[in-house]
Amino acid sequence: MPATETKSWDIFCRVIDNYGDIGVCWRLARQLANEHRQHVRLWVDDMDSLARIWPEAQILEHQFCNKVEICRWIEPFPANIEVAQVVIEGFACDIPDTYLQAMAAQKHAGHPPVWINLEYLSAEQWVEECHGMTSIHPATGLRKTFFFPGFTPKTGGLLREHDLLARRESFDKPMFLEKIGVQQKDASLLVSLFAYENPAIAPLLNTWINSPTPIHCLVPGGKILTSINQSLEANLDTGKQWQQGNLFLTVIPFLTQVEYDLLLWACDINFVRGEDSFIRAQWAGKPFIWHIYPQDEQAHIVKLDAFLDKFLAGKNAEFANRLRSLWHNWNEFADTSNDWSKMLEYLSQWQFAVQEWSLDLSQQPDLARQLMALAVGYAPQKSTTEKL
Ligand code: TRH
Repeated sequence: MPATETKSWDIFCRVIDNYGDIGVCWRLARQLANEHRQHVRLWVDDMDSLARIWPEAQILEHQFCNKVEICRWIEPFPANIEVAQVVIEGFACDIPDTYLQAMAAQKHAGHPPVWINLEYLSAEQWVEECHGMTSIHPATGLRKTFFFPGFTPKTGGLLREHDLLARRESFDKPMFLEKIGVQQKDASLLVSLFAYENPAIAPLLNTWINSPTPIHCLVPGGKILTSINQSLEANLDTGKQWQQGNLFLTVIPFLTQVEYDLLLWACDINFVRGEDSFIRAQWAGKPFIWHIYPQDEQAHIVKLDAFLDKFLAGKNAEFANRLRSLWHNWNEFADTSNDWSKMLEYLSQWQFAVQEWSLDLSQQPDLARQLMALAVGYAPQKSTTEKL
């Protein structure tokens, strides 16, 4: 696609909970606007969650931030909004009816927008089948394409800025830690901890207190801090430090999305969750433990295993079994003490595995680039009945 081709994009984001929905949409919006020079308008129904990961964003109806136009998505949706050339529906959020009617009018006028549903990430096999499928909207005749992020060339890929790995290589860790007010304890293993509430933190903290290697744990305020406070019978908050045995714990401020990447680069092991921090941990190239977003009927455990199957393919069986056990136990709120200790014995193998994984993934076209190709009709599509 010629670098000069600029299109208008509307990205719709409904925040279900936490920061992942806006985290993904905001990252995409920034990349399209800054790297691909597209005109991007982001519609979000919860400005507070955006302001949490990007404090420069104000609680306003309308603003420009980091080259993105941001509008608060209110109901009823204004009727006089001009339809963009590319419309992204974040995570099947159902765009407003008035906007849909305006899209239909564009179609009647002979230039329908490219309409894309950006789906949640999964490593499951069926994603390859469904990525790029289209369906015709019954009432308007508009065509919608289902775009699935993923880990293989037959999927939509992952969000990754073009210079991400180069920036990571020239990262100044001491300067960053100083900026966020962290003084790393000598010879300690630096661990970042971002997770949902988890009672399994109690035995893990105990393991760290008795660890032969000093552990310096950095916790951004949030759900897991509640579990930590319960377990320690403490009332730790941003800026507070706590020490016992070989565990040194610092509660750090919630960072901007850009700084959070740097935190992942700075740490030796990262606990991450949801979707966006999980992806960024992979680009950090450091060992990570995923607290997957819980779903009904244990659907998330299937997704957890689908990722592990890919990540651990061809790895030494003992290493693979231990890492799988650590991830499962963490997600099933069970004691991870033994798994943790064992994985520290495998630390260099673990580090190598993640480095190799992130390098392999970086050979695939990134998600924004693939969306760009779809927007100009360069990417193949599959109808719901026909598969390419
Ligand atoms: O916050 P999450 O749990 O988000 C979600 C939502 O719950 C969503 O409904 C669900 O569908 C999805 O998970 C799977 O986790 P996630 O995706 O990792 O998003 C966190 C975002 O917060 C990510 O963009 C990084 C950002 N962040 C910061 O900007 N600063 C910080 O200090 C931290 C810890 C995170």
